[in-house]
Amino acid sequence: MNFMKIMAVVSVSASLIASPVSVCGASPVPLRGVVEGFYGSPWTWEARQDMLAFCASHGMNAYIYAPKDDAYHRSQWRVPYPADKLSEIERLAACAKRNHIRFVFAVSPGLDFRYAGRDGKRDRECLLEKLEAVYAIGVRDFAIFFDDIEEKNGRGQARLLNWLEKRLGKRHPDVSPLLAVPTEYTRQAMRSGDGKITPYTRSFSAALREDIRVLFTGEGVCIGRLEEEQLADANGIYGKKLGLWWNYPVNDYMEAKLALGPVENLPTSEEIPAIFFNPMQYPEMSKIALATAAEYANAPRQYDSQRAWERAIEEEYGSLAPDMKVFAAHSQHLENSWADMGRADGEEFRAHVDAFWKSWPDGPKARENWQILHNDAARMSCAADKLLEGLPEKKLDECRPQLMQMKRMAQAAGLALDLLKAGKGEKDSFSLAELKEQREEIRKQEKRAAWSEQSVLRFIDEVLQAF
Ligand code: LOG
Repeated sequence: MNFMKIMAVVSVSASLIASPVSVCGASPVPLRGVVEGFYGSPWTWEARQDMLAFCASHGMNAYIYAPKDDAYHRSQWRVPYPADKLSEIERLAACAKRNHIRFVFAVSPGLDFRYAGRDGKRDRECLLEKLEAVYAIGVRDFAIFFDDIEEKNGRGQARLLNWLEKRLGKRHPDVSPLLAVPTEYTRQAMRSGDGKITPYTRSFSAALREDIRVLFTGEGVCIGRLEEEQLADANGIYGKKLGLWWNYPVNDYMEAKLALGPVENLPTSEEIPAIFFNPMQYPEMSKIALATAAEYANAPRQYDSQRAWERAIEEEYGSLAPDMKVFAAHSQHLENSWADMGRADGEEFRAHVDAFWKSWPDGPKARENWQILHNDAARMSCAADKLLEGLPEKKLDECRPQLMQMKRMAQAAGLALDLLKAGKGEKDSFSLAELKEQREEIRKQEKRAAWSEQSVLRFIDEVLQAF
């Protein structure tokens, strides 16, 4: 049994008895797991069951059902789940129980919830009924989410949560305290420009019952670093310890790119009562990051992202692990105008490129550096072939376009290197035309498949610019 598995067994069984336990001198985050909270195609019931087993074997102990695009969860939250869906939820909850995973059922009613008057009463009762129907099939943990909505009725939301908590608690003493995500769910959103707590957060946090657990996503929605002081500040605003909803490896805002890196830059000193990782709509490809997430959540202070990442890939890919590492090392970083998540892609290759440009064309190590890059490109091409041929269908279905993009880029990088060697003077115009063509093909596929934008692709573009 490897280290992870031992840790998983220890902490799963321990988490049922008491929390938190000490593993290697560090306390696990008491509630730790996955929140299926992304936009886009929700996971299948089968994938969810598989994920629950995965969570259990990695020492996670919770899963939140909150797929944004399940209409019954959000846009049509008033409509009760039909019988067939309800029985799927029942099966899933039972599966969670077998795996010692807390199954949390969430509703996101905020798009059109009415808080006042008769309509308010109707909506409240309707929401309670929704939860009751799921209680009846064995679920004991509930969450209400108010993320990504226009209306900021902090007091109304808090009073609704308090009311639900009270009603559920009165009827069912076995229901756990509610989980909630406020409308201002980033630390940045909780304070206005002048540093003052916003009216929304002030009224929501002031009105909310003490025992209702609040989750937030850190500094921003997808800012991949949370400093201890920032967490402490958010806790201070609420006057209690907040839980985290961590947006990695979710890629619903950039679906062409797979998030195959480790989680990183999470707090290690401040205690966190709960942490949930939001995955990709691709369950298999989410497992690398989630395995590292489990390591972090089981022993935050011991966490070493690189080692966890290697272990995750070795465990999940066996003899294909070396090839998967080549692929995944270039597919970790998701960045746009508001997101900045995950480690930089292909840092080793980038370092080789930098050394190469410094020496090219006349430096003493020019040829040696050229050869290093050439080997890198050949290695990538070979890894792409092996993965395309050897990965099981279930995994391949989730990453084929990106693997093919890796193959294209590896070939283009090889061609670029050949061009450089031939030199400008005697440049082979046929090869240059071919490289341009390959670059165009990569561009055509970019909407579907992003890979190593700032490392391999950048190198190809740098070479093209040089000619
Ligand atoms: C959503 C989440 C989505 C994620 C990334 C939270 C609390 N809510 O901006 O459903 O998957 O960002 O796009 C979100 O993070 N809002």
